[in-house]
Amino acid sequence: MSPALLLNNGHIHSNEHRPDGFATNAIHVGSEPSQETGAVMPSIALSTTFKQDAVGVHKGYEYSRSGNPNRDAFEKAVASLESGKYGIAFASGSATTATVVQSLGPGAHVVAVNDVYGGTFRYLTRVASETQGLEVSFVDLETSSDEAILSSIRPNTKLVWIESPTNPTLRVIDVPDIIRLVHSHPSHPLVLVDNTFLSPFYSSPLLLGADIVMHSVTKYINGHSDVVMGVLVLPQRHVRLAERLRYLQNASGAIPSPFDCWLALRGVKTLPLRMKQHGLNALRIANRLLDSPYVEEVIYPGLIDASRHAIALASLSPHAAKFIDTLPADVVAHGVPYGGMVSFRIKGGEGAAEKFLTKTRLFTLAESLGGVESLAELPALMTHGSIPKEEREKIGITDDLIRLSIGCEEVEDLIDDIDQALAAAVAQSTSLVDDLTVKKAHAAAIVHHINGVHPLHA
Ligand code: P1T
Repeated sequence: MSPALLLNNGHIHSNEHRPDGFATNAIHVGSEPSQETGAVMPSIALSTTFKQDAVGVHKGYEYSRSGNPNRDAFEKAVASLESGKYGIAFASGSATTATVVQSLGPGAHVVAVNDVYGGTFRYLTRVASETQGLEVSFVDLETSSDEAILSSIRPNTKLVWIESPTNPTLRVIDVPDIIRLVHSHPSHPLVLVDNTFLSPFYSSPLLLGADIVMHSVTKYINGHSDVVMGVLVLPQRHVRLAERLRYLQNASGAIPSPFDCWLALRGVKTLPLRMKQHGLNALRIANRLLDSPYVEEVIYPGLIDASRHAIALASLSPHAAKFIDTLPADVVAHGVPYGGMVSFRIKGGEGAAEKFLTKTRLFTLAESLGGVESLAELPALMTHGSIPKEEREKIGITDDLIRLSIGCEEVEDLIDDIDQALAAAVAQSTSLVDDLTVKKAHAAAIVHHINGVHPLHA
């Protein structure tokens, strides 16, 4: 926490101390006890308007769309967790995306990772392309050569949009490498990292040189599946851009309510605790899925044998690396916690996938992620249904791909739930296939008997 603070005992906190750690900031920044009442937790400022002592003389607030104490507190808290200076909150992650894209002006070009969140894909290709003539190139930022990435940048390229790990195939982008490359280009595009999947706990893109970080707060930051909201964080050097985005926040008015900001700030306080548990549970489950006879492929970059493990390890935030250092050897024998998202391909195709999703007891079949409760979904038909099938399949979003948002329940209960649902889904669809084979064989025998011709030769 860098600014001087009024302490609980009334003393002023000097700046001359070791910087507070991530969990301390999560609990304290934006939540200073009220100087007026002593309330330890901020009250909710529902008033839409604020008294002025004379025209233009006020306590920092005029009208709640332009500024609100709960929104300020939340923005301050997230900015500190992302090691940034400016936090700017919006009514949803999607409103956040829309505002960033609006800020680019007409005729801009954006390079985006080729498996962005389906809603981001939709906004870039179907909304901004119409309303502001936006051009977009989707590039495989994981495997493309430096030359290919550089050649995708045009004179009007204003922004490079990264999601890492990507949603839902969990491909890990080498963020510092892309930043180095993009910043070396004469067009000087900005680099934005959508850090929703890892949260500020596992990844700190601004420390790696990113220009903007965005979050769907709806996910891990709020953490309880009861708020839809988004946020941007920018470093000190981007004061002008931050002013522009704050201007658009007010002018477009897609702002979160004071109550949502209050709830999300409460969520922030437990972010480190939750993220540790999400990560530990996800690592155990990913290892369990690896051993399952009903699973074709497991995708979790924390797994030691995952192709993206080395990049994942190198990209960890300092606080996540510190957490991992404290874990016992048996916990990290087969990997490290790396967020709470696990994707896998089930044997038996779409039929088995759909069956699995209706057989779980604790995993709820639902879109979204990042809450304390576990969720499961079928990206091809749900979150990524807005991407044309051909495009989806090219980037690995096949009909047998299941995405799990691993919650904070007892991991043994989650494992039992997955085991029984897999057995029911795959064994059942296998026995259906067996049934069908038997029936076909019967039918064939009958045809053979009647016609005297073997059906295979007919
Ligand atoms: O839902 P909203 O708060 O508007 O956030 C959009 C968004 C932005 N970025 C990423 C990486 C996201 O995953 C999302 C929303 N995602 C889901 C709803 C989902 O189930 O994947």
